[in-house]
Amino acid sequence: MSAPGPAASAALLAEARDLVDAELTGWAARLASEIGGRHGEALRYALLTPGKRVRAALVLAAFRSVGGQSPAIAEVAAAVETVHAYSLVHDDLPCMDDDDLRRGRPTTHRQFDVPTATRVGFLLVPVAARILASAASRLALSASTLGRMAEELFQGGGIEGMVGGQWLDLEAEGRTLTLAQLMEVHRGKTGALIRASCTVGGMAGGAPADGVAALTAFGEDIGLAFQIADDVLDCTGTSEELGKTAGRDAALAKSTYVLLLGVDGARREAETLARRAVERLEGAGLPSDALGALAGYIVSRTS
Ligand code: GRG
Repeated sequence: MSAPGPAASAALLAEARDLVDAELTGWAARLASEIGGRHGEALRYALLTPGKRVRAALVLAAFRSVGGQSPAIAEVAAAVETVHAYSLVHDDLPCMDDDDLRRGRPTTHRQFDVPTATRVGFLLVPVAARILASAASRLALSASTLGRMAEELFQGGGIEGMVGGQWLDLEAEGRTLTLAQLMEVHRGKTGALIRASCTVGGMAGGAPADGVAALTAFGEDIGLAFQIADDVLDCTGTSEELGKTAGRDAALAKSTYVLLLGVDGARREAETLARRAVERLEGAGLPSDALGALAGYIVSRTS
């Protein structure tokens, strides 16, 4: 497969942003009217602050890689981005990474207050389930496909994935982890939701079991690569470029790939994983220019 360039990933991310933001805007308006007041506003804020929408783009690309065509896939992508939005709101809280800046704006608890942000974070989890159920109905998916997608998304977002990884990450502050321990943290904290994005996209597209497995393996590698690139950016980027406070890992005395391998070593590791991800996909007979472009973007991004 010829390496698809940055223009391809930029176009896909822009498309994903447009499609998923339209879905989330509709949901935010509906939820704001259901919940009302300050919590409704905070929920809208958390959902609609401008993210890169990488996970949404992965859902779209995975869906299309197995022949999916319906535009309703954007609502599956919105469900994944809603789980991600919850994680960012809670990650920034004083009891976790305690940050003031996210996506170039004040974090939700800075814009509103800690109790509001805490409640809104929790509210977003069942909202993600509702969005996924609505998407499944629009895509005319069977109950069993919806069940498998929900299991992937919420297991990836749970103790065996994102929550578990974050838990280990918090416990590890101030300690130096081995590379194997750090990989376990990264695969859970960040990798699991990225892997689930690829898996649910494939399931929604009706991929057979081996196609889903190939997309899951791709997602596993690029999920880890994403967090390694994040470690590099945290110490090489500025807060303005990143839209979040740079240098936070060092301030919180976190173990990172940069600490263990240096900037160049960490970059090489991320690139190796991204290459392996694409090769595995091709090896499984599922080449996808779009997924290849996103793998390249994930390890070369500047924010
Ligand atoms: C109860 C222990 C416990 C945990 C709760 C808060 C939480 C669950 C998990 C945090 C997971 C987290 C925020 C991991 C970091 C992932 C990451 C690198 C986020 C940044 O992703 P981008 O760059 O962000 O895609 P945008 O803003 O572009 O969407």
